[in-house]
Amino acid sequence: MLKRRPTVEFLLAGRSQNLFAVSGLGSSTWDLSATGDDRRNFCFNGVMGQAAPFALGLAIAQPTKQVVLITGDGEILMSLGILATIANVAPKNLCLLVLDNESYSETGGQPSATAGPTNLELIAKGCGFANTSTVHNDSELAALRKTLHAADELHFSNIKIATEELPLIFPHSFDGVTAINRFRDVAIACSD
Ligand SMILES: Cc1ncc(C[n+]2csc(CCOP(=O)(O)OP(=O)(O)O)c2C)c(N)n1
Ligand SMILES: [Mg+2]
Repeated sequence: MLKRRPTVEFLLAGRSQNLFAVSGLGSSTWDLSATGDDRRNFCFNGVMGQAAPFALGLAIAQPTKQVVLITGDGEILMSLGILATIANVAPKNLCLLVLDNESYSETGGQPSATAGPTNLELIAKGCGFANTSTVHNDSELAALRKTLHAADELHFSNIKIATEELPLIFPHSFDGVTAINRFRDVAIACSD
């Protein structure tokens, strides 16, 4: 089974200057932070269900940039309605990646709905996403990396990952104002 940190590292390796990353609270934020501090990353902390709306807003506001969301199954399940909104807006510069360990690992590993019959890729399809995938292994992950870096279509991918206990790697700041100002500065500075 895929491991979350090497998966995120592999997907972002060689990222273009134009690729901005948003992570969902907890584990996904530790994973993104583990790839190194980067001002093009916005890492959510504590707030659950808001990472995808933020990524959509960023993609709309900065259409010349590519935006990747890296979040968890629990975090996306908290605000599933956003998938319908995103599919309707359909920004080509947005890629949604869910690290699906079928649990709320950050709070003790309680099983999420995806441990049962819930299939996030099918939900995304039902919401209207034309391009979706579920990733289980290295070859599917390599194909997803190509899609992400091609950056020419809205994509949703559910990446099945192992449950692991890993050291927490903190982002630059837990202060929301500090974090958003730092991110906004670079997002605007890089505007074409
Ligand atoms: C509204 C709200 N409910 C509950 C929490 C507590 N909480 C923090 S992280 C988390 C689990 C997130 O699960 P998931 O997105 O699947 O991440 P992972 O399994 O990768 O840790 C929960 C329930 C919260 N921060 N906000
Ligand atoms: Mg999870």
